[in-house]
Amino acid sequence: MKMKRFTGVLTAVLVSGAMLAGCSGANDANAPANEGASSGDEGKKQPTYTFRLAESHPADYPTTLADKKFAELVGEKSGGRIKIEVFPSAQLGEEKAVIEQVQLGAIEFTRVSTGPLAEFNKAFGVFSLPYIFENEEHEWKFLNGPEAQKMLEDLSSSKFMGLAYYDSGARSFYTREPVTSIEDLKGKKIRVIQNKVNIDLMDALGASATPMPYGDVFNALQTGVIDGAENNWPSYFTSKHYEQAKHIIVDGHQRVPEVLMASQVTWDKLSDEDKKIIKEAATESIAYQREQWKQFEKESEDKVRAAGVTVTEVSDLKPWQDAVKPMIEEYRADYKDVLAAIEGSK
Ligand code: GTR
Repeated sequence: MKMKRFTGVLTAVLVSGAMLAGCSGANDANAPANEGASSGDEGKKQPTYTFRLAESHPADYPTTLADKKFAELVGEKSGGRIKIEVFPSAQLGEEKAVIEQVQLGAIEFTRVSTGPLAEFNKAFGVFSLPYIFENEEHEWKFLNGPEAQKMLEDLSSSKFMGLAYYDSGARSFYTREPVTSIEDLKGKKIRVIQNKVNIDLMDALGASATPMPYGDVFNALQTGVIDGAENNWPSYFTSKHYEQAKHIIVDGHQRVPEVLMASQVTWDKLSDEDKKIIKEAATESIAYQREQWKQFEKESEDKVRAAGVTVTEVSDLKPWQDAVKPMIEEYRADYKDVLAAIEGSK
């Protein structure tokens, strides 16, 4: 079973390599803007497109369902002229590699975590700062506010067009050996999403940060290359990390939202009308994603508990918050305005 998974990952890598090679140069976004069939509009030729959207999660994960909803809405609103094909399960590559491809315009759309995005646009590192949101309501009040929306707009300086935030719950630590307090984390090798804030966070907690792609974490847990990792309930469940790291300590250290975005290269080639269609579809897909998220977050927690995982709830977050205070203060200079806006969204 484990071997099967490993072979699956290898196949996916080979297939994605082949697909990328096969598609280079044949990318619709690079084709003349009005190539393709025409559609109504007083006989004026309207361009048709087929775009790819890269998603690292499996087909039934809440973000993937939302990607598909977005694609469906774009299809409807454009009368079938704009087709977006969703490629789940990291078929087009691991997150960081996908972001690079999107930056170049080789992949047109993606849904990614703001964790890896922080390496491409520093402003997004703020979401990796620990314990800055009290709960979902606090996070979404900020995400729907002007500062977070401006951050999406400012992604254009990194060659992305930010379209929407999606929910990703809260992340907690899970380990091979029991960890029931902050002290137990000391000296443990914990896999994190690669970005500077995460490395400083592990330092602050006395653990050792081991950045690696998401798709490598299962094997690294299995072979003991790492002692643990951290994620939300849905990822802990669907990645099967809970089979190898059977102890979770629910400290909810980060709320790292997801972002749906397009390549700026693709975006610049679209008409104002098509930009509007895509933006509207993205905005409309948010409510659906959040609904799917809520359901699946609960379902995955229930399934993981039923599988016999040891769950330690953290009743007093104070020692954790105290441990990271100096690091947050260090980052305050970089994230002054945005941290003030987050604090003001409580
Ligand atoms: C998940 C997130 C993924 C990926 C993953 C990770 O919660 O949805 O996009 O960033 O975490 O830990 O790499």
